[in-house]
Formats: sequence, C-alpha cells, structure tokens
Amino acid sequence: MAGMSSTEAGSFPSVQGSRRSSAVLITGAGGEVGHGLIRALHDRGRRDIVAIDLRDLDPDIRAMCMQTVVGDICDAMLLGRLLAMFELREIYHLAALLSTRAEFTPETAHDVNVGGTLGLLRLAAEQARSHGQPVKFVFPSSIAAHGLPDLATKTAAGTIRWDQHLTPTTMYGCNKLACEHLGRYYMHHYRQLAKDRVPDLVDFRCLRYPGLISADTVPSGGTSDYGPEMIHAAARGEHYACFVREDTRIPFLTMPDAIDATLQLADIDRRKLSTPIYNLTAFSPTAGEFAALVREHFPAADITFEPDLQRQAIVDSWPVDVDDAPARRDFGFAPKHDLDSAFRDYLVPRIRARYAR
Ligand code: AKB
Repeated sequence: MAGMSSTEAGSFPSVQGSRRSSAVLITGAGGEVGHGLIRALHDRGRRDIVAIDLRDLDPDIRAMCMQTVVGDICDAMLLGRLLAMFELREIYHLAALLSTRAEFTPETAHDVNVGGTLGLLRLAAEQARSHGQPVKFVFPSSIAAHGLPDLATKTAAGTIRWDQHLTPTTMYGCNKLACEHLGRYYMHHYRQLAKDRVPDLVDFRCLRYPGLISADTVPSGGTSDYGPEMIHAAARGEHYACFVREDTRIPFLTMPDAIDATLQLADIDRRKLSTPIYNLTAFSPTAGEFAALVREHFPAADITFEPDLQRQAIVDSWPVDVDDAPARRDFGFAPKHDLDSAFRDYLVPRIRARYAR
C-alpha cells in the first residue's frame, strides 16, 4: 500500500474487509519535523506511515507513506474515519501553530494546539481500547513552555531544568505546557472515576525542542526562525534583517539531531524514563555568534540587526540554555552536531547543494 495517493478528508478508500491496517500516524507531516521524521521512519523500513496535513505533501514524502490525508486534526469526523480505517499503534503529533503566528490568532492557536491535541489523545485512548495495546503518543513540546520575566532574570538563571520557570509568555508556550499536562493526565488519570476504566491506554512521551535548524527547509511562524532564516538567506545571496539583537541567546539543535532524539525517546523502554518531559539542546550561540559563522562560510553574507521589539520580548523570555542531562542519561540523547560541526558537516554543504540546483 506504500505510496497510496492522497485522500481528501471527505473520502477514504474502502476498508478491505473488516481488518484495519496497523499504522503509525504523523500529524503536521508537511512541516519541517514531519519531513525529517517520515524520511527517518521510511529509512528504518516503516511502510505503515499514515500522514496528515492541511496541505498535500511533497511527492517524494508522499511516496514514503502508506496513506496521506489532507485534512484538519480538529475535524472529529476525520479522526473517526482514522479509527475506522487503521489500528494506530503510534502517534507523532507534530501539527501546531508556532509562537509568532499564534500571537496573531491566539484563540485559533489554542483550538489547534490544545483542542487538536486533546482530540488526538482521545483517539489514542479509543484506539488502545479497540485493539488492546497502549498507543505510544510522542509529543514535541518546546522551550517556549518556559517563561522568564525579564532579560536580567534570564541571564541570571542560565541553564534551567525541565521543571523550572514554567510561566510561558506566549499562547504557543501556554498551549505546549497545557498539552504536557494533558498527556500526563491521559497516561495516568484518564476517566479515573469510570466504572469501565481501562488503565495504561496512552504511553505519552514528550520532549521540548529548542530552536531547530534544518538545511532542507526554512521554518515559518516561529520566533527562533532567525537562525535558519539567516543562513538560508546568505546561501541565496539575499540581505537578511535579523529581528533580534546580536546578544540574543537561546538553545538550538540541528534537525537531524532532533529527529534522532525523537526516535530515541519513542524507542526506549518506558521503564527507563525518569521524567515526564525532556529538554534537548546542542548549542546556545548568540545571534551575533551565529552571524559570524554564517559570514565565515558565506563571506558575501549581508546581515543587519533590526530588532522587532515584540518578537525580541518573546525570545528574551526563553532560557539561555536548558539542562538536557536527563535525556542523555535516560534515552541516550547525544547530538552529533555542535555549533561548528553543524555548519561544517551539515548546514553549509547541504544548503549549498540545495540552492545550487
Ligand atoms: C518557535 O520559534 O515557535 C519554535 C519553538 C522554539 O518551539 N521554533
């Protein structure tokens, strides 16, 4: 069934007999992380990928999926059809409105980021009751779940643990923090008063992505986007007006390392996990340090710093760095790329090749 054509939300191919196909569901499949995750799962030999996004997927990504669905995760009818069609064993729920975009439509962001996640957690519980096995629910939260009140506090706090400064200042951060708690509820307390309660339906696993930098895609709608935007603009020979100050510092990770960490967390024996949430990072450069490396590799890079005060305030609420020791200890998180090798071995060669085509 690999590579079946896309299905509009309104129509699914008829179910062959009464048997449902076992599948892994990926939401937000058309996004940066979705592309990388589908490739990684396909490379591992997975041929049971069901991918859903609001827009049709790139043909090469679509060909790696058993089924692709163009639809909205908030569409209850669509989730019902997924229940009828597939025995979902794993869900990677990547669909979200990121921090900048969410600030223009905060209520819509809440509906998608929290309402959509709630619907999928319910689907996971229903699936588990239906096929009798817990459903693994892998959820990317974000450093945006943290919120420091001002730059002085951020600087003084330095590297923070997963359970510190959980006072987000963005709707996106509030949404991610709410979903972290919803996941924990569905895993440990779902329908706790029901006479027919079935325990352990949802195996919720959550990691907080820092700023992500991909050589293959340029992000949109995020407030950490200045990193990837800067290097891609340099490779295209375009001027880049950086929307944060030169001294702005937050944690980052390359996309390959984020994908590896996501699959490591998904694969590990649940009993080895010591915290409900895992922070990840590889390097925390200032925007100025990042620009210096971009200019080193792209000497003609035309970069200026023109802070957008509102977006700057968001990034100033995010930590300088995060403690990823629990991820390294519990599931072997070990990013391949530090800042220099990220440029040398991954970003520059891949981005040059991308724009040379
Ligand atoms: C964003 O900028 O909103 C995201 C994030 C840090 O989670 N990239």
